Amino acid sequence: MSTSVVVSGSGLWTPENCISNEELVDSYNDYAEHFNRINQVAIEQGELTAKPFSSAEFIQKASGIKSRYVYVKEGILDIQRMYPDIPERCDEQLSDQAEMALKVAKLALTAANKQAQDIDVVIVACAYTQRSYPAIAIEVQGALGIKGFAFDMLVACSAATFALHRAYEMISAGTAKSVLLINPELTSPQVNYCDRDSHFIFGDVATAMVVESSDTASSKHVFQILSTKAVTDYSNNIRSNFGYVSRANDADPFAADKLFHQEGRKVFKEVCPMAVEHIEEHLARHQLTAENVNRWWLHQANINMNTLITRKLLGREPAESEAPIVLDKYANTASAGSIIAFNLHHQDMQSGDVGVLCSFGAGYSIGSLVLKKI
Ligand code: CO8
Repeated sequence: MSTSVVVSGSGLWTPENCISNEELVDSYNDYAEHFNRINQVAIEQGELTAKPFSSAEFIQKASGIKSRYVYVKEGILDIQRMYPDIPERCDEQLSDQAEMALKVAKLALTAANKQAQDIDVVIVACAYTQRSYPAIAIEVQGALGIKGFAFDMLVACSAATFALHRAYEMISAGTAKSVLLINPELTSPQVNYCDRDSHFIFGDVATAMVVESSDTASSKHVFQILSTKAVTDYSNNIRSNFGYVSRANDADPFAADKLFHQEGRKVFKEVCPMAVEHIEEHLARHQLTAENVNRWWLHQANINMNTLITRKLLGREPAESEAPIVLDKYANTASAGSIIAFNLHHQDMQSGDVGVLCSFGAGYSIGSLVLKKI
């Protein structure tokens, strides 16, 4: 077979702590009751809006989420705090995201049958990095003793697929021989646990993949990347305004607009047709249609979005095994969702089987890869 670019291994690191919908809702509702009680006068005078109550049944029905993993649980359910209590580390210590990244990198390297010295590029791709510089990717590169170069890449929910796109191009161009992509998605510090509409959406996780040439791949489960496709289209419907200028703005880091916020309904309505069109066009490049696809590793934001997208593509309900859902346990893990789905659901695939890996989210951004099992 001629040389091609392949995914030769993947890894998934899951934090130990998990929070069920019931736990999250109990804490939020205690917080809301307390808020409404201490602000009763201001609420009655119309100066403040009463906090509405949340419900575990709503969350599961509207999103498919039953629970989520978090890097640090302390603080999140404490109604006097409502955000994780992550101790600050000094410059000499490994950063939190580098620690998550290293744990999952080792799993992906083992799956790809690779040593750190086989890698020459490290990309850390996720929704947020905990500092601007030095890049988390360079910290990970240093900790693994990798010679070459490394960089961080932020494209919200599409960071992982956009990084795979970059890795595919580098291997094709011969500017890298083996790329380690890592997605340490530490979302919980940016979740507004005081907001009923979004407090349930996100979880923390880390995923990783190794991309290399088929000439050097030696692992058991190798997937050829037939091609990649990316698109962005500016939208204000998903935002997080905290940034390095916030201090100069004298901005309150706890203000709702500094944390994740969205117009969820609009996102749902606008992104689903975009994703369907994007995937159809991508498959058409290879004279393929949705019926030729054996596995859909889709972005994991909302089960109803995934069902709608695959139903539109296939013209029928997808079987659970065709389009696996992981957000019941993991919730929305930003760019890692589709990679978790790949990680947990690829080993049963047969040579020649085709899969689509696709993310969609803030930006808006959509990234996809058509993969073929070798
Ligand atoms: N409990 C009870 N009721 C609720 C709750 C709750 N927790 N939340 C809302 N409701 C109520 C609403 O107030 C509303 O009441 P009413 O009809 O009286 O006004 C009713 O339930 C219905 O509300 P919605 O219309 O908002 O409900 P939806 O069915 O649309 O479901 C979702 C809400 C689940 C948010 C849904 O709209 C959705 O999933 N949309 C897609 C969003 C999406 O995919 N966003 C992507 C964001 S992720 C991303 O891009 C990455 C960003 C980077 C990571 C950030 C990390 C922090």
